[in-house]
Amino acid sequence: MALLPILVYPDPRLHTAAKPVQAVDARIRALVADLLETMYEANGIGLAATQVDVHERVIVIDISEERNEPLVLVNPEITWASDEKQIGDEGCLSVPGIYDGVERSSAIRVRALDQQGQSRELAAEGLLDVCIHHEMDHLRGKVFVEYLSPLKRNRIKSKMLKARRETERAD
Ligand code: K1U
Ligand code: ZN
Repeated sequence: MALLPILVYPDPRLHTAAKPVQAVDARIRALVADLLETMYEANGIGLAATQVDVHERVIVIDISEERNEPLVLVNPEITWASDEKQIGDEGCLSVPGIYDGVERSSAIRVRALDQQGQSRELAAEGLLDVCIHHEMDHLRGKVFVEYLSPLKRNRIKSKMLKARRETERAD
């Protein structure tokens, strides 16, 4: 297992669309193990392969209090989304320190392969629904700040670039 570096917004690689996984083999299982280790170490509740510069449709999630209920979704597809919407606060390990509300469908059904390559369907609402939407956006190259106003987004971009310059100067 390995800790992987997480891309930070506005890195252009975050806007790459991920390709479907052809087979859930040892390479994908190793990627899943690395994503889980990286997500837990960063105290995140989700992580998409895109965020570690791997452009394949793999996401991991764990919204449990005890951090012991990993959910692995390979090639996830939303098969149903409610008309009802919710606005939930979102954060992102690729946009550290920024939290804002985003409107999403309040309930979804998702079909995906698990770590063994078995097809599964699950229903999600609340935080799990928000997290799945957020991670699936990463797989199509979309970062949650793109739902915010251009003014907010530009402020966030400037803040991230300033933080990067300061880190580079300190190194
Ligand atoms: O995709 C990511 O960068 C992970 C992200 C997932 C996420 C959190 C909250 C709403 C939607 C998606 C995070 O884990 S951010 C850090 C975090 O642990 C957190 C932030 C807000 C609420 C709950 C958890
Ligand atoms: Zn994110």
